[in-house]
Amino acid sequence: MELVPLRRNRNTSSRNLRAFLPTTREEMDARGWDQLDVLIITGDAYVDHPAFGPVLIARFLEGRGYKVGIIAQPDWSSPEDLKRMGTPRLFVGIAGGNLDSMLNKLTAQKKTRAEDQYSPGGRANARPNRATIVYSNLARQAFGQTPIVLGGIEASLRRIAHYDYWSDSVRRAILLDAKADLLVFGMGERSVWEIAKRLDAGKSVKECWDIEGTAHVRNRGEWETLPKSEYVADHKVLWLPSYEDVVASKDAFLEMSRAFQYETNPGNGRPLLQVHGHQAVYFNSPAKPLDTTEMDGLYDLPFVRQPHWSYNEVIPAFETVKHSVVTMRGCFGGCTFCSITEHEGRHISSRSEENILREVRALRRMDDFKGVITDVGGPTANMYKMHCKSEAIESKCRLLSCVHPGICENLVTDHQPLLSVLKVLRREEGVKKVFVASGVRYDLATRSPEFIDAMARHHTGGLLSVAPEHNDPTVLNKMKKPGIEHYDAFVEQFQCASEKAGKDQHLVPYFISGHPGSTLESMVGLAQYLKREGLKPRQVQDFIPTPMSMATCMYYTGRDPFTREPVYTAREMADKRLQKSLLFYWDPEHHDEVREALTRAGRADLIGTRPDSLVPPATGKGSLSIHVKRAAERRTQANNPRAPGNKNSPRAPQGKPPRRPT
Ligand code: B12
Ligand code: SF4
Repeated sequence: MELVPLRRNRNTSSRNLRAFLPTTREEMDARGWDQLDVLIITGDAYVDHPAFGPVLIARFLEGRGYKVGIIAQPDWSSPEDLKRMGTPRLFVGIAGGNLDSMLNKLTAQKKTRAEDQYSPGGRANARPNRATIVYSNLARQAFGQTPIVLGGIEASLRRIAHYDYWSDSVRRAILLDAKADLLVFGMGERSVWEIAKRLDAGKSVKECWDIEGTAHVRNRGEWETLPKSEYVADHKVLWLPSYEDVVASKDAFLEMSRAFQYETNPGNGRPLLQVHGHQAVYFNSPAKPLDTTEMDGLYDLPFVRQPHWSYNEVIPAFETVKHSVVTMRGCFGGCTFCSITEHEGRHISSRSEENILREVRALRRMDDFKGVITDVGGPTANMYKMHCKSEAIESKCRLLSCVHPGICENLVTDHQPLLSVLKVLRREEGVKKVFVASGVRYDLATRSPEFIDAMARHHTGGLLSVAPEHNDPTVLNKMKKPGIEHYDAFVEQFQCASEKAGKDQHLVPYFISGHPGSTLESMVGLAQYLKREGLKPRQVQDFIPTPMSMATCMYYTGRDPFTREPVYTAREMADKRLQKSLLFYWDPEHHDEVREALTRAGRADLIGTRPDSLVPPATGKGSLSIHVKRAAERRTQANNPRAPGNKNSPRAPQGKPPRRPT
């Protein structure tokens, strides 16, 4: 089928004042708008693409007839920049961006990241720390009593009192510091539409207090008499331990995390209340997930699929997703270091095959699309259309994971719907290659040899990213990840399938160091495993305790919230660094650190030249500190995308970038 180009080359296109949502008065005028209904403020650059959550919400509201404008990465030195399109009629929506703003700024070692992938030119200073709070307070100054609604990952995952790694403290529920009226948590469409409808009908913020998927603050006299829930089955309000209690006691923090995680499933998550001094934050039950028709409706919205025309520089996060398609949202994995299940919910909402194909046809109209779809996936590549065998069972089930400690017998793990989508996309005219770059859940994949065959034959660009994360059963158990034997089985099946397809292909496994439960000894075990398997990981993750994840609770309290048992966690930066160094046993730049790690772990026997040694003995040339310093300098250089000659530069030509699966 012949398709006409969607728009001219970005570099040569003139300013299109109507295609994007307005960001200035001039663009409002071009649409003939005097006043916005809703203003969305975001910490990311404005990329009109469904992978950018705040933009998705903006387009969604526009699709329901509201006049929506966007202010991306405003100047936060004063409220002036926020006023550029005037006061919106209904509310101001605020999001820190697609990532938590602190996570976006700082690494696991609390060093400033060289790059903010969501900013033009990858610039690292385009948003303030704790962007949601800063923007919200500015919006209050700029717009007085106009309702302020928080949303996005930063607000969602800081909604209750939470441990903040970057300040090493327990912070209050974000609504209190942001002084906003409402907070939308999880996937926002249903809740934000209901808010818009009610405010539009002249109702007050207080009349929005019962909307599912939202939270609000209650003052003295508004919460004390709420009935406390005592049984799992009743639908009264579950009172979490108060902010004061969780600050004073790690035991109380653990009980809060434990109680909270069972309440995140739409369908049976109960309303929650957390007292902070004389105020309390009230959380309604989670909103119901979108069904396939509703998901399709989102991706049919008129996204330009480009950064706003005012940008002259590349926005790295857009480059990653511009030729990819999302098939679903939600995750039933429940890995403890990742908060996607808490944020998006355990239920999988999938798009229809036809709708995915329609988006691919829109991709075909892009000037720079050369027939390669870089990813067909979502939080996990192969959970598309998977579901609990019965809605009735699912609505009662309170577990966070359907796949840990083993795959639940009620889970339907059929890969056929995904195989069918992939086949249809492969056959589409103008499509030469369809890659799957999102993380493959290998314990599910091994149930479908046909899926592994298709992956090996058609959907892997020589390297397939998978995330076993560790090999030690104790650590994997703390992560709620499947045992390494599942990964090994997948490797074997994938290699056989690749051979059958006549392809020389490899897996790129990702590992995490410094996770709760991980000791120097278990990291030595992992390094030995890697050496035995001939693996030399390049991209590794030093565990970051992000807000509200269960692993963060382990990191902070030193106990497992599921069993209440003590868990060791490396907390000192130096210990975290040594754990990470073991993953680089193969790299001479790290050998001094690896030798130190082995010595500390009592495994100096692994320093030597035997086949099973992990590193050679020190040569005696130069002092250890100089070596370590030089290695650190080289690493800094390698991490700096703008460093001359750095192959990681977003502008440098690259093969298919293996993205770390989430
Ligand atoms: C694709 C992706 C990337 C791509 C970026 C492409 C892109 N444009 O997003 C790349 C590869 C660049 C990337 C990088 C990183 N990523 Co990433 N990424 C994702 C992923 C898989 C999908 C993002 C997406 O499409 N979300 C879909 C949108 C629709 O969801 P949403 O943003 O939550 O929006 C909804 C709600 O929040 C709400 N909402 C949003 N805004 C607003 C506004 C208002 C007013 C309201 C009311 C509601 C609302 O409604 C929206 C629709 O329902 C997510 C996981 C996920 N599934 O979300 C991880 C994720 C966002 N990434 C994550 C991480 C950790 C990273 C890295 C730091 C990884 C690393 N260690 O290097 C880096 C960032 C480095 C940097 N700063 O430079 C974490 C963030 C955790 C956190 N607490 O913030 C996530 C959640 C994955 C995880 N495992 O936990 N990532
Ligand atoms: S019963 Fe099993 S498959 Fe169904 S929701 Fe619960 S854990 Fe998931």
